[in-house]
Amino acid sequence: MMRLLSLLLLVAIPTRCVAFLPSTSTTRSSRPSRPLSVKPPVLDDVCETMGVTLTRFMNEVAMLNPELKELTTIFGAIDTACKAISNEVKRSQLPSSETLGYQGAVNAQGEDQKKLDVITNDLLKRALRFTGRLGVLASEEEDTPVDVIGRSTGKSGSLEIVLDETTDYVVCFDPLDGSSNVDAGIPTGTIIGIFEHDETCEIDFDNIGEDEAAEQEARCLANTLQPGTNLVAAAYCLYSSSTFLTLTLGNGVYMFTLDETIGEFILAKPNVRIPESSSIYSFNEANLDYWDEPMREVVERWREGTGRSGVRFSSRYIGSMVGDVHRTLMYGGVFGYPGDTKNPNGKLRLLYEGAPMAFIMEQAGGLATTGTQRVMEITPEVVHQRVPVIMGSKNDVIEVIECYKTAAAPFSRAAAAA
Ligand code: FBP
Repeated sequence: MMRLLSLLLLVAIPTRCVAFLPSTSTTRSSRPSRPLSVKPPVLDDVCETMGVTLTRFMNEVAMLNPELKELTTIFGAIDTACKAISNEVKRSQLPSSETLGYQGAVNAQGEDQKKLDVITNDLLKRALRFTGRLGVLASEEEDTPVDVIGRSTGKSGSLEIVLDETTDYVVCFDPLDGSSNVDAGIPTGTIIGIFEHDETCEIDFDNIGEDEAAEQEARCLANTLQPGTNLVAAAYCLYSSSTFLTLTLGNGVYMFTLDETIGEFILAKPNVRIPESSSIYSFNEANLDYWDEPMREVVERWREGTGRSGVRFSSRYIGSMVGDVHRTLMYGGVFGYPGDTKNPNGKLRLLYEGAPMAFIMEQAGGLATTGTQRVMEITPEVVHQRVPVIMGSKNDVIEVIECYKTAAAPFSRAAAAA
């Protein structure tokens, strides 16, 4: 037993992890599953002064889709946390602030944690925790081997288990994406993916031994390992000239802008659609020589104007995924972090970067691929798994996919890495 737990946790979540497990009485199976298609709010009778706030938007979603009532509570926490993070990021540039620079610790990926990585992670974690609507949460900044606190073992350690009456959801997030840029005031963001709990986690602490409890906890944690096609919602918040919150519930993409005078996210763009073709690509071209051959070929054609559209593409790259994806949604284009011979799976994490952004991109009419596979269809094996990502305007991403398909030799990532 303990061997299974240590294997799952050492691989899956190397450092601190927090899991909120559903109680025995109201596990998911007793709840109506989410509607096949979410009815979007009608939003008539809009107040000219204030517009449609995120709160009103979510209330209307809950009225039209009662089974999503608890999801709207989670968005209430996301609303508050993103406003607080926006404030933290802005204030961090003030001379009096001490929130810039490194924390002096590393996360699961061996990356030096920024102070703001830790601050924003705690902020979001607490905001979500107190909704009482959570099953499990996983974060880029959580990475300790699991030890149980609370009822099951009484040992102090790094896993908190909190029973909750109406837990429904698994939330995976990157609290401050692009944090390597934050000290320079470059746009950063928060990325969030929300899944339903796809398994009843009925841990009968009182009647089972410690090992079995640990094994069941491990299985509950594995709840985070779901493919993007299981996402019920995804969102990103961009901290830039303004603060933008963009979300999908599986029926279109909605963009809100923070009106700081009233402290509310206001609906700015309902039903966002990405242009089907474009002339912008967005990659870290310093890696171009190591890229998969098909990827290199397409970008070289775009540079020369010899691609399918015959248009010469321009290049834009912020180095913060949220910023680059936001611009791509607005103007069209192709953003990505392809696999290469150094990192066959690229750099971006599937669970809390690739999949949520792919869901938003697809809901806006774009596509998201690894080159050979739809990003949304990949089931993660470990929490911090990386995935090659190429997403954006449909016609341009199709050009990439077809280039992989017709590559001289059948393209295999393993072969390329060998
Ligand atoms: P984190 O900052 O959350 O680790 O995200 C990774 C990231 O910064 C993405 O936002 C961005 O797209 C990419 O890495 C940039 O990588 P590189 O500096 O190698 O181009």
